[in-house]
Amino acid sequence: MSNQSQPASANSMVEMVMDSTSGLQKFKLREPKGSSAEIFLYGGQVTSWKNERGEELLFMSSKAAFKPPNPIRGGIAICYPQFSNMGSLDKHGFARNRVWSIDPNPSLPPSKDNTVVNLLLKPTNEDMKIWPHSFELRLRVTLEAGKLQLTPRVRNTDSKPFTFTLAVHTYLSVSDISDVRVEGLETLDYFDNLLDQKRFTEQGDSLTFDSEVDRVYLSTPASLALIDHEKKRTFVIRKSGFPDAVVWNPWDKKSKAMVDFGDDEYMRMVSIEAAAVEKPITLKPGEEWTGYQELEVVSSSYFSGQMDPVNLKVKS
Ligand code: TA6
Repeated sequence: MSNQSQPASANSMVEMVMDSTSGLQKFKLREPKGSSAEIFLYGGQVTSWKNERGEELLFMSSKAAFKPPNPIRGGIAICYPQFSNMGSLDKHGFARNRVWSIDPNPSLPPSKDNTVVNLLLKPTNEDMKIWPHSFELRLRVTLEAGKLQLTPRVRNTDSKPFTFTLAVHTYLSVSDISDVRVEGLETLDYFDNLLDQKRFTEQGDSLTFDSEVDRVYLSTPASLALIDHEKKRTFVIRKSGFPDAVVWNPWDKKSKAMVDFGDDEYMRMVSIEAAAVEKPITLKPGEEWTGYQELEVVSSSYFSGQMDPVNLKVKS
């Protein structure tokens, strides 16, 4: 076993265990202040992120099937080599329903507190039949007090260029969907997946929810904020390498149509995803692309007014 299953320092821990319910292997991470995360090798999927009080910050459906080949409904999934139905592959690609391995050669500088997991996905011969490109998809997950960072990287190990789209499909837990708002999307253009992917411009001061939302916002800022009034909690979503941001809530009708999602669960989640969708990424042989998504949870009272999501300062 790699050193990823050893205690990382006196008070932090990274260990690999078998999930008792599904029988699948997962990593458990804990950092010195007491927050924790879980990552399954199946899908390279983050399934839990808890604060130091043990409160879950990600949404996981009570009906999620932890049964290959079904994707896991909730947490954070990597959609690769395509987001949505844009090519001939299954929706959101196949990375989310493959078993990843521990990356023996992460080749990134070590994280300062070592509460890190490095995963790797390479295509099998079967994968090459449906998407004939050789690649290495790496995912580093780092846990710090109040923060969860994901660094996906794609390397072209083929002899010809290839093109992909990728999204970090993140289900955030909220107290009540009717009582949250997203800041940072004002005046931006978006493709509306509910209206044949037509292009619109966001008109509101912030995005609130009173019906189904399924949008790809374009050229988004490096930081967005999801403000949960009831919980007095703000998620700050920071990203780089991802020009777009997907925002999704299925609302009541679609919730009922999804077998692995509870009828009322839409009230307690919103999906905000760092994404590279509008302009697919092309890599020549030997080239590597790196993306980054950081989630930070802060008390909303910290931002006692309207936040400037780009600079994360309170507007005067
Ligand atoms: O990220 C939004 C989205 O692409 C929506 O269109 C919605 O259907 C969602 O993903 C879930 O997709 P899934 O394939 O996991 O059911």
